[in-house]
Amino acid sequence: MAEYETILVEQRGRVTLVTLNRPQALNALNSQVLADLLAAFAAFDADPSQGCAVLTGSEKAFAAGADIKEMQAQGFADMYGGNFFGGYERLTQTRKPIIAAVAGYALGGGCELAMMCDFILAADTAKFGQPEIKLAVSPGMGGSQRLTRAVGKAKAMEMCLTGRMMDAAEAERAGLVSRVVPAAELVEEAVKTAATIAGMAPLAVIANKEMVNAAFETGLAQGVQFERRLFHGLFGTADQKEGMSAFVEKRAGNWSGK
Ligand code: CO8
Repeated sequence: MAEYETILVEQRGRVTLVTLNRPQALNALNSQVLADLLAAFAAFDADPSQGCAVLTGSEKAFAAGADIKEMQAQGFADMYGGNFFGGYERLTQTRKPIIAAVAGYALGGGCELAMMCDFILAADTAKFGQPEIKLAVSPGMGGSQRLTRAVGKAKAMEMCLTGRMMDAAEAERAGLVSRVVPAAELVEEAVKTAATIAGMAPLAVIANKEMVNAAFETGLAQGVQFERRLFHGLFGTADQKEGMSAFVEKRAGNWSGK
C-alpha cells in the first residue's frame, strides 16, 4: 500500500478508507492533498479487489476549505494559468463509488469535495458552508453548482452570499446528505454502507452510479433512455444471470465481475 504525505489509506476488505490527515490545518486542502487524493483514488479505481471507497476527515473537520495560506499570495495568472485545483474534476471521474463521511467542518473546498463524492453521510456534528465570500472570493471547485442542485436556489444563494453554515439536521432536511448518524459511529457506518455496495455485482455498481449521475447532465427523456440502454446492457453480463439464478435458488450471488 502506497504511503502519502497528507492522507491515510487503508483497505478494509473490499472497502478503501481514505482519511484526510492535516490536523494542524483542519485538513485544509493544499496542492499536496490534491496530488495525494488523485493518486489514491486512481489506485482504488484500478484495483479489482476494491469495490467502494469512503473519504473522511477528523472529528473536528472533514476539511476547513482550500488552504488559504497557499492561495493568499496568488494572482490571476497563477490561478488561471495553473488551472488551480482544476485537477479535482478528475476525482469525479472515478468510476466506482466514493462515500463522503463528514464530521465537523466541511467548509468551502471541503464542502465542495464532499459534494464531489457520490453521497454524503453526516455525523450529527457536521457543519456545511461556503464561506468564501468572507475572503472576498467565491466557491471554485463546483460549490455554487453542486450545492444549488442539491439544496435548491434559496438555501444555496443564502449560504454563498452570507457564508452561513448549515448543521447536520438542516443538511438532511435539505437533501444535502443521505443520512445523519451519531459522530462516534460515523466511520463504521460509512464503511458498513460501502461494504454493502462493494458486495454488489461490480458492473451493476458502475452502471447505477453512471445513470444517477446522468440525471444532472441530461433532460428527463434522454436520461431515461440512457438508463434503459445501461439496463439492457447489464443483461449481457454473467453476473445478471448469476444474480437472478441466485434469487430463484434462494442463495447469495457469487459475482465474477463479468
Ligand atoms: N486554510 C488554511 N489554514 C486553515 C484553514 C484554511 N482553510 N482553516 C483553518 N486553518 C488553520 C488555522 O489557520 C489554524 O492554524 P494555526 O494554528 O497555525 O493558526 C488551524 O487551522 C486551526 O484553525 P482555527 O484556530 O481557526 O480553529 P477554530 O476552531 O478557531 O475555527 C474554523 C475553525 C471556523 C473552521 C476556522 O478555522 C475557519 O474559519 N477556517 C476557514 C474556513 C474558510 O474560510 N474556508 C474557505 C476557504 S476558501 C475555499 O475553500 C475556496 C474553495 C475554492 C478553491 C478552488 C480554487 C480553484
